[in-house]
Amino acid sequence: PPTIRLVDYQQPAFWIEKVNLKFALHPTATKVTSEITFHANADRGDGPHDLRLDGRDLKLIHASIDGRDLADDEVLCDAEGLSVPADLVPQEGFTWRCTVEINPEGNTALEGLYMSNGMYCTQCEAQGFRKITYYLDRPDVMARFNVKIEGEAPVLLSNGNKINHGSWQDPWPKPAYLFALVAGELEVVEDQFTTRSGRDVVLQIFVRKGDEDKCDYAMDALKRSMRWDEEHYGREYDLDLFMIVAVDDFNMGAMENKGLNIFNSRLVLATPETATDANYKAIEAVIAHEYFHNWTGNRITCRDWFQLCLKEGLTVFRDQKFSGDMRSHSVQRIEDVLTLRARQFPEDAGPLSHPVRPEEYIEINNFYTATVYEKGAEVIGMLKRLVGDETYRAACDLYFERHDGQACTIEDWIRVFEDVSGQDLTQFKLWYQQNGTPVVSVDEDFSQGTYRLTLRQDADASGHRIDKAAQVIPVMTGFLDTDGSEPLPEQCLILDAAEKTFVFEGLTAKPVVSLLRGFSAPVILDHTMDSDQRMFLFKHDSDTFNKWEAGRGIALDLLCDMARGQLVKGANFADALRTIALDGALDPNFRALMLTLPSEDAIAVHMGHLGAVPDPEAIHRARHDLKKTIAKQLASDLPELFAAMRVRGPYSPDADAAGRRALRLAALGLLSLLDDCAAAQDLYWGADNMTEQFAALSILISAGKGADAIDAFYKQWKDEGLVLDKWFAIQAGTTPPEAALDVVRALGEHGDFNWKNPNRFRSLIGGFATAPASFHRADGRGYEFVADWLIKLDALNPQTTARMCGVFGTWKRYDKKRQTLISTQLRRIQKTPTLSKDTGEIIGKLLA
Ligand code: HT7
Ligand code: ZN
Repeated sequence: PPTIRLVDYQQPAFWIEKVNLKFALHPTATKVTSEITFHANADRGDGPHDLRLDGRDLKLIHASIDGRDLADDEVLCDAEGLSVPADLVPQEGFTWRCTVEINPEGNTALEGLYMSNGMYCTQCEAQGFRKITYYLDRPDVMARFNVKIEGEAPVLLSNGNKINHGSWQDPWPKPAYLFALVAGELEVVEDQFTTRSGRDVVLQIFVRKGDEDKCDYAMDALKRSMRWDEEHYGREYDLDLFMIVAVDDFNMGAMENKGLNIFNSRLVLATPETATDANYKAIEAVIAHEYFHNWTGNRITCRDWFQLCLKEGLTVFRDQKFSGDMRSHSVQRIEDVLTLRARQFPEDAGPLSHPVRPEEYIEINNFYTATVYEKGAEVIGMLKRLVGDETYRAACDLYFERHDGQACTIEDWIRVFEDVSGQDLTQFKLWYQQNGTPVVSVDEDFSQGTYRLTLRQDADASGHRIDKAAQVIPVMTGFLDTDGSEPLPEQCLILDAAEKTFVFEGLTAKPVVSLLRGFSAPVILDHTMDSDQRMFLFKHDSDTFNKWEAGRGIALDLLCDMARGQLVKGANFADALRTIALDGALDPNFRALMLTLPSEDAIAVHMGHLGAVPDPEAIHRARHDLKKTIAKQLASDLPELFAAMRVRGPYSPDADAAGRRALRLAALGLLSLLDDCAAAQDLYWGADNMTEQFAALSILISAGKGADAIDAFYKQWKDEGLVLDKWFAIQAGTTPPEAALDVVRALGEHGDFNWKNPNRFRSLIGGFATAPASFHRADGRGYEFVADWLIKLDALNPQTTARMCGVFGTWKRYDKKRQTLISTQLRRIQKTPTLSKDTGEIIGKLLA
């Protein structure tokens, strides 16, 4: 397959003004008739041009230009589209009409028009529209769409304003990837929102019958998002109707189609009995994310798919700030950094590394990555810090004013910041262009009241960033005296050269420096601190992020030593942890985060930084042992903490209640190591909400005491698909490593394991592959099991398969024997005769 390159971007030869689409729905033979008004692109200045349209898996029935039917030999169809020779194409403009037939039921890839539980739905980003009809399926072609849907279903939806049953008009020009159609027997939950300028908007959530009572939280989150975008970015909604549809079969989380967002049902439906606090939080974040796309993505879209971070990085940044406002900024920041480190740092350190704005791809679906999304959001955060809050807002205002209705690039985005701030951001732009995670190392010197702090970037350990130019790295820095006071104000040091020394005068003693507060840049901080310094920051740092970071650093060092077989004493750490866990002045959510040890994956990464080869089984044991040490130290406090954090009254998903539950359940996790799971058993059988029921189940399974609860959970929830996903996932992810493979094998044969459903597949196969000690078992049978399933799924759903191949992304961090076992499986996948382009690209990179 060809490689697509950013440098080859060219505008199309023709633009599209208007599109009329007619759908005659049929499960296996839907007819799509399109009438498209083209006009010449005057900027091209070359030509004459053939008409070249994208199209895949389409049966062309009829085509005409300006009313003249085209003969078979006048339309040249191939696997990627069709061409009409230039001499048959009026170059100044023309109307194209065609009818194609497509098969929604046979569409297992879930791109284009497909069926999910008897309902028609679409997914067009990035290039799914070409599976619906022939078109210029590229984001810079923005057109007005009118849609007519003929079908028996009582609900027939598309973008924009409803004209009458099945008939829709979208007044806003949009690229084809934002097109959507939904048809089926759906129930609607309705509400209303008045915009700040007084316009009434009808809000509708469409779900399957029986799910109407699960939409309250999503609806509330939507209204809060709409208000927040008005208040923080001055953005108002621009149609009279905003619709959300919940769909069971969906490759990703949700999709921001204009006025008709389509959601994976797990990100809409929630009741206290069926959804956890984490589910509620995810619903709030994704509802906001997709809504925010209405301005950052839809009104202003991307010129080409290389610019994906223009809409995704910015929109993630916006949803993170929204969540922070709704809940707690310090907890949100820690969680965002945990995600970044768990997903993006490993991606950037391995064979799938790419810049936030990639320069080439084979399959664009493979670039919806943590780098584009999460690192893309970090870049916006740095930009905001560098120019300041007011300038940031002014630049955003200018962006919306200058580029409304356009398809833009990162250059356009940077330019509004340059114009408003007067700064030259050429060097800052390197964040979009260079891959890899910068390493910032630190030297300190103190003499005669002068403190010299030298920061260096990229004395690189990984070999990944050799020959990279120095980037602009904002390092928020605080200084602490031995009594915990701050002798100097916090400041943002700008490291914009390979090395820079910052000098601070007038100090009476060498300060303890608190670097990269709030995780002010997505870098690896290589700051050698002894355990006393770390402990000091853990106890005294006023920056909550760095307080947490110091505790985490201590835990990581201990865990690495333990995994390497060293005898360590965790008592000091456990004691400091105890103080924090019991400190009623601290947010319970923060205390819960502190009580949660770094993941097995994070420990493996840390061992890599220390130059050791991680042993997943030893890491698993070490984590368990340190947990036990902490549990013993807190033994007399845990029952009381568990009881004190109980939330009385009816369940509420709000941040305070969720934070108390999080701390209560963290205490329970520790307590279970001392009381033989007695309290966890009690909670499981008595829980009245899914958060507690599921946490208790997880504790019981990981202790090997979950048999009865597993059976009961299944019986209780077998008719609730989303809860059953949890049942598969928790067994795959928390069964003790020695038993896990047998368990997932058996679950793979279970009557409810519908592997064609992406959520179910991810629950079982993804759940297993993200449990390091189980997946990386020394005999390699975990790798073989996952590879078997990936080969099977690839034939049906390349997009979901390719994404899941990412579980092999860190394979080079392990020992030679495991590397050989993994590469054998990767080669086996690669040799699959019908391997998709999506999976082929990822496996090719993993093996390169
Ligand atoms: N913009 C969307 C990304 C997307 C997607 C969503 C669902 C299924 C397939 C998809 N391909 C790309 C979602 C978002 O980031 O908001
Ligand atoms: Zn998005």
